[in-house]
Amino acid sequence: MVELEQTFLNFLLRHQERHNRTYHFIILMDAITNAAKLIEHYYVTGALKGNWLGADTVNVQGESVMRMDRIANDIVTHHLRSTGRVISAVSEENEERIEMSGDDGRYFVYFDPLDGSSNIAHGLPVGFMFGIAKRNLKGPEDHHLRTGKEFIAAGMFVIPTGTFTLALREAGTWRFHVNETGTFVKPTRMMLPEATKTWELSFNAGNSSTFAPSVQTWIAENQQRQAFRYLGALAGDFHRLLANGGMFMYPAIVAHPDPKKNRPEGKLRLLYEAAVVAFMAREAGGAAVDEHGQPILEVQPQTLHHRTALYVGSPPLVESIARVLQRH
Ligand code: FDP
Repeated sequence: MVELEQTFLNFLLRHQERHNRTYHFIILMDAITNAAKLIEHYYVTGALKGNWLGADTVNVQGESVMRMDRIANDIVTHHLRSTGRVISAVSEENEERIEMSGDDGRYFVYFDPLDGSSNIAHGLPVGFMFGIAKRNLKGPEDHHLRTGKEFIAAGMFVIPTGTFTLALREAGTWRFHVNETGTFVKPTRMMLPEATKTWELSFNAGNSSTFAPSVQTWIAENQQRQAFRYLGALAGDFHRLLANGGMFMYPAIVAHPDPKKNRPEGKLRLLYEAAVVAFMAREAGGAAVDEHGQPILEVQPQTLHHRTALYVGSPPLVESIARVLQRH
């Protein structure tokens, strides 16, 4: 007898019912999961179709755009718009916010359609990451630059692994796997493990000498106790971290031999990268701070593409580095 696993839709309907919530969020999540499946399709067939190649342009961040970046961005934008529930969206690939249903909408969505660009040319894991905030239904229209602590949900698909991880406000972080019919099933609650045995540190070691001296000292004192893993795609690194525990970090670059390459404000984008993983970490018992040791979820974005340093993972490690960062 085939074992029946709970589907994502069933899980979500019960969640909304339990919390007396509307069906609007289900419509939005249906669009997001369908977009992810389409992106995965274009990605796994990408080598044959030329989709792993560059698009010969740079994006608003000055980074090379891959064909897959464009395809994924079009897919997500189209799906979000089709819901009629999104006021406006912010994408890594668009300089301006993408206007959708305006006052008829209910949600703000922040997304990176394909995180981890350096993996694309090789078909290695990449992510589609998103955060969702809800409009202020009671008062006058509110601004679209929300802190992570105002998110109602955040999640990511690690492509092409067939996994989907979703954090719901005050309701945990859950992982789903795709089954034979292409349906996400089997919700599994993710909690960052407390044991130190499996903990891993994840950062671009090639950048180490460019970090603040206090961060370099912390790494030297702590790295022997943990294994080191780095995939080069935040979604993939965070995916593993959620299961094994430890810390992912992308510190500020402050001591580059070529000062033009310093990034004192950090590299990762707050709205659709750092706040997304910080929200998922919080719901899984974890923590996340910026270069000042302040909680990522409380950082007020100043612009759509606001950058930040990021330290995210198991509380003892994040708290330890936060103490160092707050002192300097
Ligand atoms: P990428 O620039 O390759 O798209 O989005 C930023 C990001 O990927 C993260 O996914 C990843 O963790 C990090 O940057 C990789 O940066 P480095 O190549 O500098 O390590």
